[in-house]
Amino acid sequence: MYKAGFPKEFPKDFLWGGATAANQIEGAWNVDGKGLTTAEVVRKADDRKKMSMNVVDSESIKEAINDMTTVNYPKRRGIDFYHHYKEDIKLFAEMGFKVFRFSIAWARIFPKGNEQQANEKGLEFYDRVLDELEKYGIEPLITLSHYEMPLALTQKQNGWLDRKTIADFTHYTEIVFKRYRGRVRYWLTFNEINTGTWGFHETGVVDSHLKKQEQESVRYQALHHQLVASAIATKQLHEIDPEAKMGCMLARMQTYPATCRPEDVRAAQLEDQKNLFFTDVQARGEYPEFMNRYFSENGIQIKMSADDQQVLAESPVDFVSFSYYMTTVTSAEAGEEVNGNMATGGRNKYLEESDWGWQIDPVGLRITLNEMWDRYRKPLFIVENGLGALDKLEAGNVHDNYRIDYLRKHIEQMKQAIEDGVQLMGYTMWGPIDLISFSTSEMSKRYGFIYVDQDDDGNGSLKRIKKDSFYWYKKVIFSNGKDL
Ligand code: BGP
Repeated sequence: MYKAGFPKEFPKDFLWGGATAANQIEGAWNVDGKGLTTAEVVRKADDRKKMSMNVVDSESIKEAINDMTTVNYPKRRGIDFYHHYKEDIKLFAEMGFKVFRFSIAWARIFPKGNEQQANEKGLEFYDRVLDELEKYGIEPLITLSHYEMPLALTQKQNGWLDRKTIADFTHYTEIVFKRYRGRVRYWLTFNEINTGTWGFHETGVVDSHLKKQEQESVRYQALHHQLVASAIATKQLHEIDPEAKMGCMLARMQTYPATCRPEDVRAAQLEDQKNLFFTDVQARGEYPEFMNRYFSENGIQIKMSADDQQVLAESPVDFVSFSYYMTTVTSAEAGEEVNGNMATGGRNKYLEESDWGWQIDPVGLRITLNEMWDRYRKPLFIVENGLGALDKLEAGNVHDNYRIDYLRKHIEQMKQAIEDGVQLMGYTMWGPIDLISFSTSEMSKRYGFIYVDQDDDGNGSLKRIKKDSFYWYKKVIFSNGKDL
């Protein structure tokens, strides 16, 4: 007789923790030899609810280089993790973190992107961060490139559009894999690689002067170079540190059909395929046919070297990670109109949304986990999920029960997915400590369990204050997800 054996609980070694990125926390943008990064020339949005990330052109880069302040470019100051890392990691340890996701700023190690010699001071900073994590038994999860690269590579060779960047990147990865060998078990290559189809921030390619169709070609070409670099880095890691595991990282945004009309379902399927394409390449080692068709129907030509396909096939990733914030909706007629807002897409009347229009969908997380597990059969890792909100500090406290509610509902669905048979390695909620928002470059869109006293213009003591959610997440971790 069939005996149900499905797991009812989070595995004992489940990796609970939080996720950050160098350009959103570190600050110290011109300290200890670090070079300027692409993230540090993105001006903050004029309107809090607008995205600032697509307005980079050669003029704005020049302007940014001439403006050596941090007021208009908040990713230069972050939350000064560079000097507060001990205090911050101590707070993570107090919550019981098993894992901490952070990224290395490539320009700390190679200020101009392709020097022969690494910047020792940059490497030493991450040595110190790892020492601190080891002190508390917190596992590091490192992203090699999170929405940034040395600006010099944009200036010299238009970022990832030039094939040379593959060699520059894999020189950098070789150095850090050797340096941190035996100390870091989990790595990710590119954060939310698919968002390179949106513009500058992921690929460092200036293309704002191009027409839309040319832009699409250029972006997929740059992304092809990243996919190849990701496979080479995976191979390197396996050779340098056989115990370590490499993951890919996708901004997973499931698209629902607006109705059950087959044409709408098909339109949603195409959106999903375009989203999952990146993970298909990184986890299965080849370009899927549906994308080859999409490229040829849209006049997109990707230049590949003779052995690219073999390189991709040889080194698929070990695990599949993704961020999950929202789902979206489309229909056969929607086209550009509904999908015009690239991050939030079409409205779903059954869902509530955040102040920034991100549609909150905990059940969608269970659906996503099941589908991704079925598709890849590799361990999954949710490396971002969280709620951006305008928190209020009142008499030294932040009562953020809306955040607790958001996270609780998502964790409940993770548990359901585990019971469905999904292999889930861990969960790092986004922004355990308040940081600079990626899309608006402001401080006031906060995600953290820990409040940081800093406003949008950089005023404040930088004092760290525990929010109500701090005590809640601690309880969640200590009960291994039982006490929600
Ligand atoms: C993801 C990014 C993060 C991040 C988060 C929240 O897309 O990987 O870097 O910041 O989203 O986004 P935002 O800061 O725009 O609210």
